[in-house]
Amino acid sequence: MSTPRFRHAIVRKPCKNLVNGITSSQLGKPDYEQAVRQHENYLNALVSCGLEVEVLEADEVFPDSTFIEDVALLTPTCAVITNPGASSRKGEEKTILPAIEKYYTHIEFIREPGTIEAGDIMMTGNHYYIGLSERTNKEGARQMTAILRKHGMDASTVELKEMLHLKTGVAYLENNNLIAAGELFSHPAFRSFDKIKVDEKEAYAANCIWVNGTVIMPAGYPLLKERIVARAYPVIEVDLSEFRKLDGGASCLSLRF
Ligand code: CIR
Repeated sequence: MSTPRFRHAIVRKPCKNLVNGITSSQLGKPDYEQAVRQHENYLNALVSCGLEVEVLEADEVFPDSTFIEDVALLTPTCAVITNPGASSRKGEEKTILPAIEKYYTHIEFIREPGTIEAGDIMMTGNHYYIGLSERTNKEGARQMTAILRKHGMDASTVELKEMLHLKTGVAYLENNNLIAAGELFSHPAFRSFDKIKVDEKEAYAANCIWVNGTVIMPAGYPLLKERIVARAYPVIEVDLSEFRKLDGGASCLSLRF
């Protein structure tokens, strides 16, 4: 599998309406000011991994719009604008298009009745795993697979039972290393990877990102951190407590390409 090198990231500042974002957690409402500070630290972590980061202004229309990963899949050869499955996120995908057009000439779209959120898509070299979740349906996955194949890539689906998104529970760290939590640790789809187990009490931390050799992970999860460091990755920890309150993690907050 080829190892990508990312040059760019796009992030969107959290909006004040963030407090009305979707959540399944019992952790209370996020603090807006603290979320802004944590978002800045996250952005700095991306910069320190060598990325040029484009920062989009907050969008008060969509409470969850800081979780920008979900509205587009950016591959080396094409961009795909998704079609979010959550009703309060419908239309959010249109807001990303102008930013994407600056970087991509090949832009594809997922259309109704297909729904897909890119938090459900994990890139491993030329192959993309697509989680079938409450947000991503079979038709969305079918359309995405056809688009990826048209552009010389491939995909397969993974049925999710408990996770919000596929990348809630898995993170690919290149070199065949895969962080895996819960139902995905022993899932047959990931049999051939060298897995890094996430203990149940640290499940939130499974949502990490590999950026040009470094792993960016949420602060406060020492067992997983130790396991990642044991595989010789430099680690940057970022406090993401306010985003956790909305089920969002390290991957959700940026598009990396
Ligand atoms: C949502 O439920 O849509 C947001 N509150 C969290 C989205 C997290 N995104 C991701 O895992 N890719």
